[in-house]
Amino acid sequence: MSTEVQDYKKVGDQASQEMLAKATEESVDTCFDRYETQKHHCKFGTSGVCCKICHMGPCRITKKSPLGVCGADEDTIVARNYLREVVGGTAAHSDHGRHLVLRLKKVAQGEGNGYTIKDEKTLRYNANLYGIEEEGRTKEDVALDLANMMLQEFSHQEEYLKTLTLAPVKRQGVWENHDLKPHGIDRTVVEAMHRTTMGVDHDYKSLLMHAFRTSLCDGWGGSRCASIVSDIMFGAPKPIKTEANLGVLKEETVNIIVHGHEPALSEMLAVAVQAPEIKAYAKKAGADGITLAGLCCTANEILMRHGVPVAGNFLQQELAIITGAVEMMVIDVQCCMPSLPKVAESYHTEIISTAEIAKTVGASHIEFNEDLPLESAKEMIKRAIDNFGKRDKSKIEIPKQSAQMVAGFSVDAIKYMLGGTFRGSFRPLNDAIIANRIYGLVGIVGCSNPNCKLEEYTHVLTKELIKRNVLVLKTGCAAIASGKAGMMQPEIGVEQAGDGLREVCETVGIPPILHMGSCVDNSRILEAATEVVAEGGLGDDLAGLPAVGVAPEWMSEKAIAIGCYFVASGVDVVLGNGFYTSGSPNVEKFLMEDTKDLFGGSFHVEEDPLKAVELIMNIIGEAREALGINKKAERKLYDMQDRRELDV
Ligand code: BF8
Repeated sequence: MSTEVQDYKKVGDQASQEMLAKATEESVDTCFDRYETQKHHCKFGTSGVCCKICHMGPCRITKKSPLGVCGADEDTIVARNYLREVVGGTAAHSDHGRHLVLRLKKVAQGEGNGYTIKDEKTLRYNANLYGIEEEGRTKEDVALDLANMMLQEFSHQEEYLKTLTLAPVKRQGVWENHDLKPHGIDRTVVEAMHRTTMGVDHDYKSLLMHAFRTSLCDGWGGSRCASIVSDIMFGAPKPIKTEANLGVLKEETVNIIVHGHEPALSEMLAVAVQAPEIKAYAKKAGADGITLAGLCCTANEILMRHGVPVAGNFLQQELAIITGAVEMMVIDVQCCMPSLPKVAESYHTEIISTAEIAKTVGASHIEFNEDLPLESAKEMIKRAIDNFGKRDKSKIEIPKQSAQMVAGFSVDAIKYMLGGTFRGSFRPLNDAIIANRIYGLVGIVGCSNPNCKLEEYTHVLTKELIKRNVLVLKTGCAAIASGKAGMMQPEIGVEQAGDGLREVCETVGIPPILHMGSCVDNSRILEAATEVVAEGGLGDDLAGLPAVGVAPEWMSEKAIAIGCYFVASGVDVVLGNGFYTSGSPNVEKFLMEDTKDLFGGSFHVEEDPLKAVELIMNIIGEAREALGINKKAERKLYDMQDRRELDV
């Protein structure tokens, strides 16, 4: 993997460039500067051969010292480190899910304190999926059973994760045959830490298999629970218009940014900013209203449901403060840089940490009061309004750039768009794939990372793929990147799409790039792929679908867990930069090759986005060939007669 860094001023998007220039003028350090000082990476770290698991070391594997003090070789050390990264990612997504499930339980018990079951249809649909009797029962009773069932997904000691049964039957067989089915999430994570402690599991293959087993707890467990419960309590997303990039901040309004991942607080803030007394309070302070905007996946959660604008993605969190126009940044968990209070020292911005498990030195910690959530949210907003008068006007500079976008494509919303209320199904999508108007499906997910030119890879890849008739599904910061670039305006996306994809998009009214939500919502991509299999005509497993996952600019342990559960589900995953595994050719071979035989999908690393496009097209082409659908695109949409004659 190349660690060559671009000039930090060469970030792709203009708004970020302007803020970086301002940061330099005002002597404010950002992650881009710190990347420069950190860029001579330790080769033991990047190759994964540094072991700090016991205190006889640290041991580092070299040609001259090929074994650690205990005798662990590079394969054991690299695989152990890798498994611990997967554990980190799985734990983060799952704990997020757990908090939401616990909240749903309280709602069901009549202690919602402002939270409700907003989407009864989604509740009953999912209760049915899990075999929970719902007919003739109150929504609270059903929700209580569902919440208790989901809590057991964490605590099962002997039973397997129940959500696995929602996967195609053939996939369940693959997991069974390879002994990959995880027990409860908590048990699996604890076991992973046990396996990787000194003197336990030393077989790299056994360690890596547990990495894939653990990852299933994420995609089919914790993340899936998080998405389902969020939809039940806050509403399943539907297509909604909004705007993205730093230009959504306004000079004349109080600007509050919500940043992190869990939607519970941000949902309440979205409600509270609408309260008449809050609006009046802002007016009294001389502001022309309040702008609530999101960053990272909290942004994705509230934009998918309320159309709340997105200030930016991961690498823009410091840049938002540098506008000098942010009164408050409310952070919860995950991807919130510890540098935020330091950056905020140069401005009037107050950083408020809100989660008991996520404290940051220099931030004011105001724990979110779960018993009085709306009041708690209003107090926070009033505090932000009080900061409005503390602005240093000479430091305010808000970039003009922002782009309109459409988001909100839950699986249910896609089904509805494809077939309407009464005929909602994936049939038109499957038919379009079979007829080669849509060549395949690609999920582009994950972060932004200063180790490459900001968002360039994501943009090149996205544009090239839609041009080649690939329908793109997006989540996380990769989705925000496309939103900022204007690619999520259906008209613009459609204009850039190839003829076949364009025709389908225009006919059914979907854009060629579908924003499906936050990173836990990658479980929606699995759900969509499962629907495609169930619809028929494209094989009987997730493996073999003309579909690929890509994490172009990933940086987080969570992205590794996501990649692993895609691969374990049979989907090939292309990474824009590699893992910390190069110190063990055996581990790399297992991840990049052996997994293909085991699961039907494997990892691939490709740093060049155009070469990645070729690689993806080849993987999809091979899948189409195997399915017997690699024929020339049909020139028109099928009528019923044509459909009956389909040779599949
Ligand atoms: O969980 S894409 S930088 S914000 S880790 Fe973080 Fe990566 Fe963004 Fe959402 Ni996902």
